[in-house]
Amino acid sequence: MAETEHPYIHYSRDEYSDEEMIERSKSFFLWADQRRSVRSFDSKPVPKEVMENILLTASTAPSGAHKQPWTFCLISNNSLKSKLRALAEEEEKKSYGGRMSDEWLKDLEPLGTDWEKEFIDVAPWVVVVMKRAYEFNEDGSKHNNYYVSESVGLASGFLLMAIHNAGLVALTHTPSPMNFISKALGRPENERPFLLIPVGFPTKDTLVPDLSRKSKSEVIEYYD
Ligand code: IYR
Repeated sequence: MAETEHPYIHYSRDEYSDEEMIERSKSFFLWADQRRSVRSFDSKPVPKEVMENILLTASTAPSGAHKQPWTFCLISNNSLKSKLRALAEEEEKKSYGGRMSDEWLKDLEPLGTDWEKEFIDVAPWVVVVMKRAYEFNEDGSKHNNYYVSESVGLASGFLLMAIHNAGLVALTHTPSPMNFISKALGRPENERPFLLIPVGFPTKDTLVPDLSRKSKSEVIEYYD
């Protein structure tokens, strides 16, 4: 093995029998399959410690050269949430009002989305996932990060699963363009917004579109 800067330490996992693996993987799938994107949030508070644990879980994702090129902005401040909502709606009005193609708008019809983004100021927490393109060295020069979108995408997936595990719901919102977020949050120039994710409890009368997911044969190509 090549000499590395980091010492290696032993690592092992609990091993399961084939039957146990089948049972565990099946029940994990059935549990994951219950996750849905939700658009109507209750304002009921969620403890900050829960959110911190969820974000630490997201931060366990693998990343290029282990640079962990992400920052999670954890927002509960009401006036900031309202400001973000207003700015997002301004952009979305332009998007739904002509910036998105007819084909795109038609694809979104079954999801019932529109320019209104009430969830941004109703949900108790808004997480803005920032991707860090590079870091600053002490002398002010730049040090690159690697596979930044892949890494931050993985962390965001972990984040959504951790939210689901806590019994909470989320929406992966992608206002476009997102530059307004960097400005409103005063983020440094090495960071770009990646996703805006309201987190909280669903309202009691939450409805979700009656979607089905692709089957095994639609998503797996076998090379036995
Ligand atoms: N960014 C817009 C539009 C939107 C686009 C896709 I693709 C979606 O799956 C959902 C929404 C919005 O957040 O409304």
